[in-house]
Amino acid sequence: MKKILTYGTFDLLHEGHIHLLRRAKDLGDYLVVGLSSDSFNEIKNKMTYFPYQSRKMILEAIRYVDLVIEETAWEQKISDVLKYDIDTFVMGDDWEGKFDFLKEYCEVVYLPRTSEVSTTKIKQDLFNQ
Ligand code: C2G
Repeated sequence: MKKILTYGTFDLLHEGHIHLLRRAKDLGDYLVVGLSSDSFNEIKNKMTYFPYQSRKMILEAIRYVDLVIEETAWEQKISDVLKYDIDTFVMGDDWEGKFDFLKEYCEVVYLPRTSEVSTTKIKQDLFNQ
C-alpha cells in the first residue's frame, strides 16, 4: 500500500484544497492529512474561521482522505513520515523546495496550486461586499 502525507490548515474548504487532496490521493492508496491545530495556526499567523474540530470533521468526510492527524509543530514531519510509513510527501508548489529535507525519508512532490481561489480571497471578497 502506497501511503501519502500532506499538511495544511484547510479552513473555509474550497476547490483548490479538494483538487490538492484528490491529486495527492491519486499518487497512492492511502492519504494522511496533517491538519494544523488552532495553536499551530497562531504560529503560522493564520487566523482561521473554523476551529480545529470543525476543520477535522469536514476533512474526514472527504472521500480522498483516509486519516487526519494533528499538526502542532513545523518539526513533526520527519517523525510523521516514519511513524505512518509514508512513501510520498505532497504539498502545493507555494511550498516548492521548503520540505526537500524529507527526500532522505520519502519521495517529495510539489503540485501546482489551483489559481484564482484561496481562503484569503474568499474572506476579502465577502468583506468587500
Ligand atoms: N492549495 C492549493 N491551491 C489553492 C490553495 C491551497 O493547491 N488555491 C494547497 C496548498 O498549496 C496546500 C494545501 O492546499 O498544499 C493546504 O493549503 P493551506 O490550508 O493554505 O495550508 P498551509 O497554510 O499552506 O499549511 O506544514 C505545512 C503547512 O501546514 C501548510
